[in-house]
Amino acid sequence: MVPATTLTPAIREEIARLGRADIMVGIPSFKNAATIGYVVRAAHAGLVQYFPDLKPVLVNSDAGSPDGTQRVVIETEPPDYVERILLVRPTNRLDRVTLTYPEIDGVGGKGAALRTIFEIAAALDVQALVVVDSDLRSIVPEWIELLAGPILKGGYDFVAPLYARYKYDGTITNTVTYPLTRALYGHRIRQPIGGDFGVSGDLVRHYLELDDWTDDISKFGIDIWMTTSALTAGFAVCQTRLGAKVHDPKDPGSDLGPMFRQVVGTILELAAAHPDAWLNIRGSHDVPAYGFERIIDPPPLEVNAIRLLDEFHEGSITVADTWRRTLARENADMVLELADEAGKAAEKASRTLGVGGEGGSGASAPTTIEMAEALGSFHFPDDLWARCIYDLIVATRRGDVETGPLVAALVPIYFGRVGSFVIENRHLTTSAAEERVERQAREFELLKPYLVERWRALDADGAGA
Ligand SMILES: Nc1nc2c(ncn2[C@@H]2O[C@H](COP(=O)(O)OP(=O)(O)O)[C@@H](O)[C@H]2O)c(=O)[nH]1
Ligand SMILES: [Mg+2]
Repeated sequence: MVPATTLTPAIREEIARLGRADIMVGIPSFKNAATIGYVVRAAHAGLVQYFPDLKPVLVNSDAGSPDGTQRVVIETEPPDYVERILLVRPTNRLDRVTLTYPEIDGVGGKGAALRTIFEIAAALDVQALVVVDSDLRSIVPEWIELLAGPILKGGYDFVAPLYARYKYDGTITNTVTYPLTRALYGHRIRQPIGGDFGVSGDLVRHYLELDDWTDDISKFGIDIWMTTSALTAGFAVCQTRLGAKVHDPKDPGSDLGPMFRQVVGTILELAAAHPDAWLNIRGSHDVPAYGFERIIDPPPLEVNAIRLLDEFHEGSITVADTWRRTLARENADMVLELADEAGKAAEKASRTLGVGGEGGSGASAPTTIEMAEALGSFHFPDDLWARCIYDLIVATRRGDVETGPLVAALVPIYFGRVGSFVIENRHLTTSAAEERVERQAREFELLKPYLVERWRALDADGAGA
């Protein structure tokens, strides 16, 4: 569906007041009062510092946060050097706008926030739109140049971020969106859902013309939808080196379930809808990167690996039926066997470390590495994971299980896969763990014929019916 143009009268008035702009920074937010001020300062400085001849605008698209996020956006002062040194030319005065975005068919979320940002960018006829997250701690003014430069100077339409991330950060990216985007469409985009993007005016207009919007895209499906839609329509894509991504951290076991369902539901549906964009692609190629290389150690992140394996095992009790209906038989068998092993490993580790079933309260929680040691040799193979994802593309096309329950049933398997990654890589540096991510991506490419074969078998069934 094409979402109805839902701009409120207040937003329309704002657009009329602004008239037009050359470059826009859009910031979605939901209860980010503590961090958004920093992001606004960095973006403000970046706009006037790097693009002094362009008319800039900054738009915050907020969920109606009760914590004063919008007030912070308006009241935050730009860095003093902007006022004292850079603003010698009044043309650079920055228009800074904050608004509460309308929901789309009753659904709000990051995607709905960005939809409003796209509509404003199109209405103002900007050449480049930069979107950045409001919980960023590591953004600096240069990010604006790094994200908009390839569009304004290099003629690109879509700029994806490249960051140094700690080995356990970005697990949805590492296990699904990176290897799958690469194997399906052939572009090695390392961070397809990084959240910080540059988009050309042409691509913004293309986004607004697409008619495949869903509730998941109104939420966290938006990032993979932006990336995939740029690729399937043949827009020029590149990457840009931003350094470290430091933001509000999330533990994959406790915070990432809903996000996983929205992101993976979206990537599966897009794959099922665009076979012409991937059926004939073999292998993959590098995607050019802009910006100077960085050497940084991203900050570490703790993961409750016991809980991940517990949840995997739990899945074999609650959603095994869906596994059987959506995975190829031999894959479902192997997954069930692994879930059983995961349950035993988690139980044993909990006993060894003296933690209660629910992660233990009171006594200090064991560290990631202690848990990984205690879990021992549990291993979820790369090729089985790739086959599972491919089975689900085919199942999405068949449609006899809806995408919602299908991806919900994948969550425990993903937990098992991430648990295995943490266990195997516990002694590795982040750059050595990166090699494991690459190995898994190559496995996706290697097994692509498995997907194509199953997809074509379905074509044949359809023809015979
Ligand atoms: N407007 C709006 N923004 C949201 C919502 N949920 C998340 N965001 C914003 O989307 C960005 C990314 O969200 P975050 O929770 O940090 O996700 P992650 O960093 O991708 O794991 C942040 O700027 C959030 O403020 C929402 O419901 N509405
Ligand atoms: Mg974040």
